[in-house]
Amino acid sequence: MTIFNWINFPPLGDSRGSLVALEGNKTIPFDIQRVYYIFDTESGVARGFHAHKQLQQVAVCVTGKCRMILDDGNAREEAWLDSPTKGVFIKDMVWREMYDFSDDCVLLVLASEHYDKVDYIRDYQEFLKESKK
Ligand code: T46
Repeated sequence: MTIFNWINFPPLGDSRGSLVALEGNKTIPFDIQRVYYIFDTESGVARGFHAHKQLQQVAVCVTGKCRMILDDGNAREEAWLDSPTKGVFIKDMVWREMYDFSDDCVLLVLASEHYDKVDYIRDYQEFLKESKK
């Protein structure tokens, strides 16, 4: 079992440039309830360090790049998000850490639920305990 999956977004470009369309329950494997984006992250700053109990997300760097570590409690995998035509699909109960944001990085995230701070597990030991259940 893999910890995450890549989703390739078909580029709909023409001679004027490129365009990517993301549609809920089509390109994105869930109903999109929320969109947020992370930008202007200072050099050397790491983000994330949490898991979600019940949340699916697709993350894509629409410009620039960053590195994600994804951990399901058994193993860790690394993903470089460096293209506007591919995103990582992250299921629930996956610990994530984000590093090495480029100055121009804009990380766009599509989420299956509205924001709920109670859904976050921010303690790694608690995450490991929950992931074994
Ligand atoms: C995730 C990674 C990839 C809100 O009020 N609403 C929101 O929808 C979000 C996402 C955040 N916030 C508030 C909560 C904090 O006060 O924005 C602040 C920064 O959020 P956080 O520290 O959780 O940011 P990251 O970059 O560590 O994590 C975020 C998402 O929260 C998380 O779900 O998977 O990006």
